[in-house]
Amino acid sequence: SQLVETIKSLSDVHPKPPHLRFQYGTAGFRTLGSTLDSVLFRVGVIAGLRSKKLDGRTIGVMVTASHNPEQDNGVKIVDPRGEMLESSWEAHATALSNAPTTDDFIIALDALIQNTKIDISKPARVVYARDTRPSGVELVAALEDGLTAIGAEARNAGVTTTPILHYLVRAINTKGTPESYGDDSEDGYFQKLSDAFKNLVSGRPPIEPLLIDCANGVGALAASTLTEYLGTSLHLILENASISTPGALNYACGADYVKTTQRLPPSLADRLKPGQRACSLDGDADRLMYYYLDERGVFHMLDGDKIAALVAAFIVDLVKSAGLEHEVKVGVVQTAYANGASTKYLAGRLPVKCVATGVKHLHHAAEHYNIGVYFEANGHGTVLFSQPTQAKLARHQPSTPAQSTALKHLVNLTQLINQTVGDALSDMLLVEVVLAHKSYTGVEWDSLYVDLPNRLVKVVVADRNAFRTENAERRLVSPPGLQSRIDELVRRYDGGRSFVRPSGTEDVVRVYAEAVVKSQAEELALRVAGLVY
Ligand code: NG1
Ligand code: ZN
Repeated sequence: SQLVETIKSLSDVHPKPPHLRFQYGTAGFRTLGSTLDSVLFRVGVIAGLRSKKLDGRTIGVMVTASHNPEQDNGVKIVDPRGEMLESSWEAHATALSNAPTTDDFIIALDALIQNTKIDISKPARVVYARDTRPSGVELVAALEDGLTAIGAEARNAGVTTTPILHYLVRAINTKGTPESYGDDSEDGYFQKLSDAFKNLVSGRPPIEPLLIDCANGVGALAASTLTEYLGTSLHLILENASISTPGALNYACGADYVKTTQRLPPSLADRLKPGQRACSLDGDADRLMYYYLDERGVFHMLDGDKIAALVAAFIVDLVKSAGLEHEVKVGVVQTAYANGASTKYLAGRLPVKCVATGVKHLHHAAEHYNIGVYFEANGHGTVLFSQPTQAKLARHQPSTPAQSTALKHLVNLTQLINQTVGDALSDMLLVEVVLAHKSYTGVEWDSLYVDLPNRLVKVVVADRNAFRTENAERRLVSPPGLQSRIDELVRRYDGGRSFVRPSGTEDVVRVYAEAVVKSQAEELALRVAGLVY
């Protein structure tokens, strides 16, 4: 047919590199940007088919490699509610990306269409965006060829953050419905967040200026626009905003640098005053880390776990003040990487669940609560308010002025928070709201609990697929015998905890260890790594 001929001729322009194998992992396809041309073309076709499968609802495509080095790139597909691609389609994407030739690709496409019963005559609609990586320009051109090939109605959202793309997908698909998520434009996004923020801090003392490390990435553009919308309600001082300096992206800065080195980005050393708050975004602005220097200049990190603790406690208090504690249950979702002290703090206050690494697992578990707070220790997270809970908040009749105020705050939080995915800028405004309401500086926030010393190491192994886990990745079931040797080691350390799992984004095995004393956490991590090796 005409369609097959069009796909064939365009596919020939984007041949698959013969010796590479691609995989749609927890964050989509992610590898060296220079190898991804065929993948982007094929993702364009797949996104179009996904939209046809869902009756022409708009699908999102984001071109980014997040916190990874500048030469890397990646792509992921966003489902109509702004959520991660359904997992059965991850496998389809992997299979199609690895078809060796154009003919194989056509055969695989045909199989997908038959097996998943796609009505090819349906419309296809796709919205796409990229981060600031130089390789993004050509990769987007390949994606556009794929969208043309499948005949999709395509909307280019330009250079923007991952969470803004997720917002757009949801806003487009809910337009004109009772569940409308906001105007389907960047303007709609910034207006929604800044209006809610202003409502939440109105009548409170001015907030101290906040330093924001933009990782020399796309977050710099979004943060700069956000400052215009915020006006005098919050003064952001943008740092590491050099988006066109080659090699600068995520280099010695950004949320991942801060989390993995547990250090201040060197570029902020003479910018941050003792006691002043600062935060770091990652390369696509979906992760957030806070920190401050104390009077002695010692660095204190406020990671995703600290954000979860701050936010969850605040929301629990508001629900109580609104008189809704019997009707609205708040819960928290974490992964095994959550600091043990944070789990202890949270579990004393509300239900806490541990799930496997990967945003989709956290997101799905959080959907089971009326209000579900989820954060990865690395700073990726958000809060989900179930539809019935949002309806309840809208119709609840408060019986006192205090209840009325708390209720208004909760409703504004539903607008401030990007409920599609972790969003560094939305989360940053959320943290600022809680700090303002509690009159907390970084010091008080930090003292909610004291982090257990911990260490994360990567181990390169011959075959990471030999490592299989159970119990939310906290225990190994293979290689045989390894878990009991880990257990035996852990027992010798005061407050010891350690686990091993294969990474979903890199060809390594990760080893995490915690103990009461820093040197012991380090030693335990290295000794467990020694067992894995
Ligand atoms: P892997 O590579 O599977 O450990 C990493 C992060 C995840 C998540 C994904 C997606 C750690 C230890 N792991 O996964 O939390 O953010 O990347 O970006 O931080
Ligand atoms: Zn990211």
